[in-house]
Amino acid sequence: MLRERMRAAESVLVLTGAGVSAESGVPTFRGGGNTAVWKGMPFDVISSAGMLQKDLPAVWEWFNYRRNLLAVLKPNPAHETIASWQDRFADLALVTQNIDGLHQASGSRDVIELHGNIWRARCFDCDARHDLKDMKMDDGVPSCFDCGGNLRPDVVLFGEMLPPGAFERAFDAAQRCDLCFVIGTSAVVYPAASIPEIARANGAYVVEINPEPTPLSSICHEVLTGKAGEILPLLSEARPLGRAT
Ligand code: BV8
Ligand code: ZN
Repeated sequence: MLRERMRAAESVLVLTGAGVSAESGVPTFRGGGNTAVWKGMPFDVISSAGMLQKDLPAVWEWFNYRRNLLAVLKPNPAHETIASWQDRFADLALVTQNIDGLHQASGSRDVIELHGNIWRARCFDCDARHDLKDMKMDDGVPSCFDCGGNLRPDVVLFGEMLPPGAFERAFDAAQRCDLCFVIGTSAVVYPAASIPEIARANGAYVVEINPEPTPLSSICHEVLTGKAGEILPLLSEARPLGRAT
C-alpha cells in the first residue's frame, strides 16, 4: 500500500512533466489527443537544434511568447505538495522536464532541471548565462552583456545533449531511491523517460500520477489516474486514497 511505502521510504525520487503545471494554466505539449503547434510548426520542429541554425529569431519569438504566458502563472497544489515533501523525506530528489520554474516558485530547492529553464539565456560565444527576468526583450535575437554574442534560450532542444551533470544526478537518484513518483509526463522523451525505468530496475516502488495511461504505466506498481493537483494533496492527508489501478 502506498501510504506504507511513503512512511517507510528513505529515498524518494519525483520525476515531473508538463502535466504538473497544467493546473497552473501552462499548456501541455501532448496529451488529450493534441500536440502543440506554433505558427503551423509542431513544437518539436520549432524547439529543435536544427531550428536554432535555420531561424534563431523564430526560436526567440516562440520562447518570448511562452515566457509572456508564464509570467502571470502561479504554482498549484501539485507543486506545493512536492515542495512540502522536502521536509517529509530525508532524501528527496526532484527531477523535472519542465522549464517553467514553477517548482522553484513553490519553494522546491535544488531542482534537477533536465531540459533547462525558460527564464535563462545562454551565449553562443562565451557560454555566459543571463537571467531573462532582468532583461527587457525586444524583437529579434538578444545580445550577450559580456561579449556581445548572440544569445539563445538556455533550454534543451530536440537533438541536443542535456546540461552537463543533470542526467548523471538524476541517474544516481534513480539508482538509490526506494520510491519513485512519475507525475504528469507522457514519458515519450528520452533520456528523461528512462529515469523511472532505472529506478524500477534498481528495486524502487514506482507510482504514476496522470489522467491518461503512458508507455511507462505498465512498469509502474501503482497508477493513480487523475490530476496531479487533486491527487498529490490527498497523499499528505490521513484519509484513504481514491482509485488506484
Ligand atoms: C538527447 C524543452 C542525445 C524545449 C523539451 C530514443 C528513440 C528515439 C528518439 C530518441 C531516443 N532517445 C533520444 C531521442 C531523441 C529525443 C527524443 O526523446 N525524442 C522522442 C520524442 C522520440 N530526445 C532528445 O533529443 C534529447 N536529447 O537525446 O540527446 C542526443 C543528442 C544529439 C543526437 C542524438 C542524441 C533532448 C530532449 C529535450 C527536448 N526538450 N523541452 C521546449 O520546451 O521547447 S521537450 C518537451 O517534452 C517538454 O518541454 C518536456 O520537457 C518534454 C516531455 O514532455 P512532458 O513533460 O512529458 O509533457 P507532455 O505534454 O508530453 O505530456 C503531458 C502529460 O501530462 C500527459 O501525459 C497528460 O496526460 C498529463 N497531464 C495533463 N494534465 C495533467 C496531467 N498529469 C497530471 N495532472 C494533470 N492535471
Ligand atoms: Zn557572451
